Amino acid sequence: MKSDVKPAVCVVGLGYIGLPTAAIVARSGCQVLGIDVSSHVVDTINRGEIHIEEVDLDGLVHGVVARGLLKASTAMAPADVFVIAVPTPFDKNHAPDISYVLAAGEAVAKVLKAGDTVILESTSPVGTTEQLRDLIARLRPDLKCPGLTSETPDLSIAYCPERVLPGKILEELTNNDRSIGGITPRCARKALSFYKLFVRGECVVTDSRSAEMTKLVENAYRDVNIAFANELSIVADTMGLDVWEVIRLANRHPRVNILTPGPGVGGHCIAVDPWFIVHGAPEQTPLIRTARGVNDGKIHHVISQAEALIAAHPDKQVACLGLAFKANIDDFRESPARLVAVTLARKFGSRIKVVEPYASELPKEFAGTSAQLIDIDSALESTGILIVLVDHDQFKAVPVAERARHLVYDTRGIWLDQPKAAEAAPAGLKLAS
Ligand code: SAJ
Repeated sequence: MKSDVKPAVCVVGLGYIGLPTAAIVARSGCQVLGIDVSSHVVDTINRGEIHIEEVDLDGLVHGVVARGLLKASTAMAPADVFVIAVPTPFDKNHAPDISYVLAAGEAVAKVLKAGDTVILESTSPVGTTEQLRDLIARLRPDLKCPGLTSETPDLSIAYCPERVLPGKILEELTNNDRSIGGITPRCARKALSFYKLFVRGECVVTDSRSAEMTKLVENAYRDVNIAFANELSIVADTMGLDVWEVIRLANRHPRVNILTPGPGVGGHCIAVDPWFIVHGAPEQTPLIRTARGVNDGKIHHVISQAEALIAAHPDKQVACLGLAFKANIDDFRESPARLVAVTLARKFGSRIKVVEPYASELPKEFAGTSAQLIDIDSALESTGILIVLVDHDQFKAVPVAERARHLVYDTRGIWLDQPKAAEAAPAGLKLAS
């Protein structure tokens, strides 16, 4: 890849990371081919449209497709740089499944030529990039692979995790620092020259195993810290304390920064990636494993608190506010809020209403319950209990005057001005916390 010529780039996997990456690389002037196994995804992108929701992504994709810089296909083709951004789920025993990475590597191997760079971006257990290299070496004995030859290798292979926040993906893809881990330092330098084309943040080079671990550590760090906040909230419920007040005061210490309790941890990253570390070192990870348990346990704590409140007020209708896994997004997968709401709907039937500004209908698992999707105004008018599960801006904006007569169980701490109604709550339940 000559420094003055833009490389041809192939992005494998056009999901939440692959598609924005492909579009941003195309915007930098590279010719980009996006590969996906779904012909629906490929056709949608080739029309200049998108199949996922992300701020400003539709306009960007439309623009680069219209300018002929981004094309999608189900068929692999030669390129200079290959970026693999496919899912790495875990199985029922929390063991990481890298089969999509290896399948992508197999497809890439068929079209590789000397001088190419292969970069893995998928969150992966430590050692995956080396496994990918070994696979390519087996499939293409004609190409010298890094770390397996004493001569100058024909290929460069590196790991560079994404660390973007859903809802801010385009901004963070450009501005966040990146860790670039090469199988060898030369591989890292090759990958660095690619990221320099579109990343404004600092690109820090390292080895592939350190870069793999870095990604897992970032999300495990967050999970452990959220677990601390969630555990505090359960302790506070038991002691009859207001957890928000305790955290607010403790965070005035210059070296204390407690995160925000919630109904549990959702999404596809923070609740998943810590298991990759636990799986790699099961005997050495009691803290990381326990944090996962605390965060999953918080969902059940919230369910039992909500059930007690609803059961104690049989005359009142109930609104569950939010289904998304976090604020201001339309992603309901792996969402504690959705699990809480559907559990309450199954138990209390038509008393349960759901407000979710990002949904046009209730998810399938509500079928068979008599729960109804209503808007926030109807909820405020027609229900007596509000259970805050997501901190959407729409809910935060409800003034105290419009909810003062409601019993509120606020799992996110969005309405700290809510009048206390402790006398109405069952023992142990501190309303509005
Ligand atoms: N949450 C809390 N309390 C908090 C912060 C978050 O309960 O104080 C909950 C959220 O409500 C949500 C979950 O945690 O259910 C995760 O939300 P998030 O916004 O913290 O993170 P994600 O999953 O959207 O994105 C994370 C980010 N990782 C870190 O912040 C270390 C992002 O930078 C990663 O790129 C992304 O995972 C990923 O793809 O791995």
